[in-house]
Amino acid sequence: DLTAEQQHFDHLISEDSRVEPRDWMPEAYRKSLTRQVSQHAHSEIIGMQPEANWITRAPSLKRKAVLMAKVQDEAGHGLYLYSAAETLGTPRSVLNEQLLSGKAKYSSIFNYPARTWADMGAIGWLVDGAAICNQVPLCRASYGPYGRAMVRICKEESFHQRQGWEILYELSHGTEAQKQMAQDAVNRFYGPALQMFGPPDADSPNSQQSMQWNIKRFSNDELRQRFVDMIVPQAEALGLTLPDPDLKWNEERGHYDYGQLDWDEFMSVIQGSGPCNVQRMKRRREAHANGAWVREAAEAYAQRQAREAAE
Ligand code: FAQ
Repeated sequence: DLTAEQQHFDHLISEDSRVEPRDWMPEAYRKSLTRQVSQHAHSEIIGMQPEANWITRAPSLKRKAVLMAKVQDEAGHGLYLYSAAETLGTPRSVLNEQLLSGKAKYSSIFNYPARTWADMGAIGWLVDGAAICNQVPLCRASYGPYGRAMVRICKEESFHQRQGWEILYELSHGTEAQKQMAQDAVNRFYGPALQMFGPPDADSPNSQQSMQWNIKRFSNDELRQRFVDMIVPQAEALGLTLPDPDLKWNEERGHYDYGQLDWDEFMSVIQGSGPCNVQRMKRRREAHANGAWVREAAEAYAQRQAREAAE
């Protein structure tokens, strides 16, 4: 009966073990995970756009090959995550419809433009860096398929962060104009990267329950702090500065203090009014429509296979 099932679920969570697709789970757990995992998948797919925009303009063949591989990795992450989300019972076509209709969110960060080559460095270092900080604890998420997908994704994100770092390092040790370009990219991506961790804890409606269910292991602000502490020395090693006059070491807390982020801007971006929201969604709808023939062909093939197997 339901009570025994609920008890079994509660026991799994209290033991810090894993919930698998065939296990009974509360509807709210299923719903919240579907929300988070699918939005994560959408972020990976939309997140291909700012960097794909620079593949044709990468400054050398080698850089082009690396960037292309990185963008392909993001597509792969989207696929693992859609597969993990589907094990919760919602088909991928429905999840995709939620993205295309604007019902489902994707990460705020991908609504900012990639203006210069240095932005490829800032995205790799700051955006993939924030993604790693946020996602390493998700490798231990209570839902098995999500946690397992995250392990592989985090390994690839680490490489992505290094390639971004290397781009910025080269630029910041290049000509004055190149260093300026690197600094400008960091100035533009710093704030939005810190906002990837989500709203402050007091304004985060999902955090508490997600932490009780061992989906999230740390709060939004805890992970944001961890990220700030990590990038301050990295920025120094790059010879670049972070655009926050309030950033300073707090001996008592053993952490860096940092200034208020622009949460009005964040809200406007997640509500659809960021600099590139319209363009990103338009591009995604076009890509989906252009891929219709692939889905139809795959469907026809699957039907033929099923027919032949039945004969
Ligand atoms: N953007 O109650 P909370 C990548 C929404 S990394 C947009 O705190 P929660 C790699 C949130 O969904 C980026 N929306 O929510 C890459 C909720 O709305 P809802 C993707 C945001 O879930 C690199 C509402 O605000 N990473 O793609 C954002 O407990 C380079 C209230 O927030 C993940 O998705 C935001 N920044 O915590 C790819 C990681 N923040 O759903 C390409 C997995 C919050 O109720 C190139 N997700 N919202 O309508 C998570 O860890 C969590 O879902 C958080 C939000 C931390 C994002």
